[in-house]
Amino acid sequence: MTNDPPVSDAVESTAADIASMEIRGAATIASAAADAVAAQARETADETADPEAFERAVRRAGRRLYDTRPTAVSLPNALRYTLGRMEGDEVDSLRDSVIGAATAFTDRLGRAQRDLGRVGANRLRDGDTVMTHCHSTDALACVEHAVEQGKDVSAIVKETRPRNQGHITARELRDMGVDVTLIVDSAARRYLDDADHVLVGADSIAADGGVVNKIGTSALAVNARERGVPIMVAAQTIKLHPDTLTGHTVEIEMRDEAEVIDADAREEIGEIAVENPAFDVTPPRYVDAIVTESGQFPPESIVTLMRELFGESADRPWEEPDATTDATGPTA
Ligand code: RI2
Repeated sequence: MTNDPPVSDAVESTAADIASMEIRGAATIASAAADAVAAQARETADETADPEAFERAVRRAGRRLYDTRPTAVSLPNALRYTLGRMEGDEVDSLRDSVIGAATAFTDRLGRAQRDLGRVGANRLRDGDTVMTHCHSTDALACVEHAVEQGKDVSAIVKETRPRNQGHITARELRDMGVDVTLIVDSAARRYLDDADHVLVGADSIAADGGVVNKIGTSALAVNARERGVPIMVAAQTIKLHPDTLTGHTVEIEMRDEAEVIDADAREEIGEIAVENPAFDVTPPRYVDAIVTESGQFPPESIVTLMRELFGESADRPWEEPDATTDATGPTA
């Protein structure tokens, strides 16, 4: 054990906000994590001239962020990008490399989302209606670009229990001038006949093309397939989960039961179990296209892109260099 100081306030507050979902959405989490790592680099460089202490502090910040939520791979991929580019023999050069990588990462995120939006918009025709689930900035980028192309797009927005992130989607679509109809989740099948596309985001994409996204996505996809409505997943390549290349599965986050039922109702009902998985996995056979900044892919071929971007395995630069922790967790 060392007497290393705690992580910086910026990292601690970002980690707390990610865990409480004040900061949420896979891309937004990734961007906040990169910024927090840069803040740690700045602060530590002011406090120490010891390169080893600097590297330890920045890795520790990475671990604190990594431990917040387990499912969206954009978070570890942000850490891979920023910590993986830490280089230099002195604190100043180490600091500059980390800050430079964090800036490059967040710039790439913005660009990737714009490019992805352009690809996704090409799938939408004038007069189309999309059905959405949860709130995804990648998915909304597709609609935004279609609207900019002059297409008239309408949306059926599922509220997305338990946290009702559909309300955020409804507001942002309204701001784009899109006609919005809000429905409860269980009304989805009834309204699928009015939809031309199901359009969702992703928290992680597995090597087999399975899409890990907000709980309820898989039921929506199965129903959409049965009704003949194509399912389009908007996911920048930071959503590709490199651990799945080597057989690991994606851990599904289980959240607090208080998001499902309030304490009074719980008390009144009596002794019951409450489960609150935040995500589920939609098998590739229910997905028509994964739209990325590098083009659109049938889910079965996403593995080729994944190998191109990550090689055969993924490193874990937030761990101490000699750590041997296994990447596996409870699975879906
Ligand atoms: P973008 C969200 O998870 C939703 O599941 C959404 O589809 C996904 O992140 C991707 O979001 P949560 O953080 O990166 O709300 O497309 O649990 O914004």
